[in-house]
Amino acid sequence: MKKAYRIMSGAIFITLIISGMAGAFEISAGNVSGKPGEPLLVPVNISNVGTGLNLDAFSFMMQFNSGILSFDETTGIDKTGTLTENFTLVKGKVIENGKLKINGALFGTPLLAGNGLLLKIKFSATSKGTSELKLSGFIDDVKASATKDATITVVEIGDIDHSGKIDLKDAVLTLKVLAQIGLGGQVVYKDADVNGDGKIGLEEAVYILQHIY
Ligand SMILES: [Ca+2]
Ligand SMILES: [Ca+2]
Repeated sequence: MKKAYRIMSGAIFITLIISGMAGAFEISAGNVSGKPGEPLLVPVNISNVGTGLNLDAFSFMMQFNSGILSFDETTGIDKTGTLTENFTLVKGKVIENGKLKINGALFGTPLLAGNGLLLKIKFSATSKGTSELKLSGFIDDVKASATKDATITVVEIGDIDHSGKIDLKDAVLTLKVLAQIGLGGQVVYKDADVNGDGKIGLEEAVYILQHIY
């Protein structure tokens, strides 16, 4: 194993050369849903690492919909309780609109990582909508990884059928849930919960009726 450090324009690039390493592991982001104005914590997981993965430098890109999500470079990466908790630095930087570059470096003995949570990426939801999260550009220790993309859904509270707006249909559906009347196959989404109890009930009915009248 050989390490080479290069310093270029104030940034540190670390290249770790591991001979004969076959990369069949996978990096994937988790699906998340939330509400406008709320922070959304996206888990990035590493799996299928077999006997373990030597980790002390990695980088990858994540594309997101900047129309509904924003990323804060100072608070946007959360490594607490993750595989990169003891890394010297893990940073996320918006390199162009809707494109984030995530770097991690451990100045010390490489970590032998098993399957688990690599890090968490915190977005803020600015408005309702859907964002694909596309992972790409894996280099250094995560170079040979396969990926699985994810979706973030930001819903408006009270929009219990996810139609994109709050209207009479949401009121009728909520009243049917309350009266325990069959919904005729219509799906009701609990993430449109208004008061945080995880259920669709009277609070949602009141909120929706106030909203539409
Ligand atoms: Ca609706
Ligand atoms: Ca509720």
